[in-house]
Amino acid sequence: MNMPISEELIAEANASELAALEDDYGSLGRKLERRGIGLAAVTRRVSEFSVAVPSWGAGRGGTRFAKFPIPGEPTNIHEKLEDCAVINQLGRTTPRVSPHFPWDKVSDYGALREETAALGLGFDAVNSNTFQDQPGQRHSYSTGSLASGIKATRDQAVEHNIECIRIGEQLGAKDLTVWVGDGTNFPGQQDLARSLDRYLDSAAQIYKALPDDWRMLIEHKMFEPAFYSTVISDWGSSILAAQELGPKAKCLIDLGHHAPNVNIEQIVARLHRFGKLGGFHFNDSKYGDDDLDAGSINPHQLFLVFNELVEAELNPREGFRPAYMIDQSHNVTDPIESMLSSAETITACYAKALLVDRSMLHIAQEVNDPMLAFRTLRAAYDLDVTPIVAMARFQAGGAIDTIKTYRASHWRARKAQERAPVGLGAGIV
Ligand code: RM4
Ligand code: MN
Ligand code: MN
Repeated sequence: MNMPISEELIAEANASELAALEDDYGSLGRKLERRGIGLAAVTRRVSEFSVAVPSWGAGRGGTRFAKFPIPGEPTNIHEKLEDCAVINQLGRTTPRVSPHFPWDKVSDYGALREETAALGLGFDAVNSNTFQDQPGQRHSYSTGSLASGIKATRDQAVEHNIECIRIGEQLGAKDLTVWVGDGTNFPGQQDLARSLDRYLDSAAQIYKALPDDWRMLIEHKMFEPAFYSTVISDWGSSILAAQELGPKAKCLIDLGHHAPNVNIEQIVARLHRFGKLGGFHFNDSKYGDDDLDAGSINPHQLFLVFNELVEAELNPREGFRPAYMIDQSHNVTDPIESMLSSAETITACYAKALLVDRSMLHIAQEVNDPMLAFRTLRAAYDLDVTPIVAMARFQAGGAIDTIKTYRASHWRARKAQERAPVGLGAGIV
């Protein structure tokens, strides 16, 4: 293996943190013991948890107004993978990278797979991109893609998705995530029913090209880039499409893709009830698809989402194999630090959900005791589980304090010497 950060540096940093961690871990263990919970078993389950990182999240994002690159930022898939390896080496929760095409296009995918494995990483869901035009592209996506009124444009979008599946097969992926920006800015611009018909027809052609053990993850989003209507705008449109397409089609929830204050945890429960919960894009938001760091605005919502996911794990119905991924845009931080911090927050919310006294919760629900039910959830949410997450990471070879260790490695400054500078400009990546 070709680990990017020196093992000695991690060991040295851990040596100065270990006594405090053991103290905090022991004290949390005694507290949980009083509640009849064994700490080691929870730590083991936490260490089994993982979430993928997006290749595009390794670069500094931008807004519609500007992008402020940092020296040493990655500009190609090889450099992005290297940064993702740093995140996984220190954090030990993000062993897979989700690529986006054509952004991550290379000429030899077998070699890319080997290069990734040498960094201790694998590939997660492959993402197609029919929301932008690429240089030399035959038909513009300005009229939409899978739902465009122009057949040649739809065909091109279908073809691109099938190409993504073929690339994904070479990379060892098993899911294709499809998010389209198709929609309208004006009432009357398109027939709302017919545009969905066109989407379904195109999606069915992609579905047909899926290998037996693959899934197609349909990602809905309320608005943006279309501001009046979007073809797959909500979980209702998503599940209807998934049901029409067939068992390999599932729904993917991006936490930032809903109207403000929507009860996302209930959507999780609904989709799972019908065997259609396929995956997650974790991030946080205040106003729209802000792509802020997971749990930075509303950690309680993230906990409630994980509470439903743990219920789903215990009651798998028609199979439960959600693809978890971070989908964020890091506009003001070092993306490595944001993803380390986010992976830690996501794992902590999972740990808290594992610590809910579930039999008590179910009894409270049975006997209609809302206060007991609420306090049972709150008792888990109030726990500081950071020692569990840090111990799981340490036992797996990671850093106890990930960001401090990362800063001590001077990774970004070293990369600033080697990597080509990024050009200025606006845009999401
Ligand atoms: C979209 C959506 C997709 C992501 C693009 C970059 O809003 O979240 O998952 O691939 O952004
Ligand atoms: Mn997303
Ligand atoms: Mn988004």
